[in-house]
Amino acid sequence: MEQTYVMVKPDGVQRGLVGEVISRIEKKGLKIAALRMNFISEATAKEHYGEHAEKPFFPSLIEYITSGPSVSMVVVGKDAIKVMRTINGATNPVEAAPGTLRGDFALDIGRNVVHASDSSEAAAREIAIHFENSEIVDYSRIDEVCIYE
Ligand code: IDP
Ligand code: MG
Repeated sequence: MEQTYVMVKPDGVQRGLVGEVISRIEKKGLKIAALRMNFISEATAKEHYGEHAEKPFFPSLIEYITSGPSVSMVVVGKDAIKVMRTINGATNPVEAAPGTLRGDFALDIGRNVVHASDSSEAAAREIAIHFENSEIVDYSRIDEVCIYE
């Protein structure tokens, strides 16, 4: 089983899409192992998006991600990193396929509703930035016998 870090960004929270995002994660069969709403601090945002520090959009990205409360999750399951990237869709919502969160609910790359880690290294790094180990809950979903062969 893989772990990944998922965020409903401030635009998703303000637009009432938290339930939609969580619903798609749950219905896919992925397990939510940690869940919190908070304001991301500027320091945490800069650490989270450190790989983009030199990009022209970095200042506006940090402003966006700290502009309101966001929802952070640890999501667990088979190939969870790849599966969550597929559920979210392409970074630019104009390119995102219908049926994906960004394809269904967004238009602007700077307001693309959700985040998910893009590799196992990123997942480990991002989970450690946003959660203490004690906040990550170890349990089984009772339907796992139906979801996994
Ligand atoms: P990802 O969120 O799909 O992993 P990244 O390339 O890692 O995409 O970019 C991180 C975030 O930065 C994007 O989700 C988006 O919010 C923002 N972003 C990326 N490229 C641009 C851009 O060209 N203009 C404005 N914002 C951008
Ligand atoms: Mg990324």
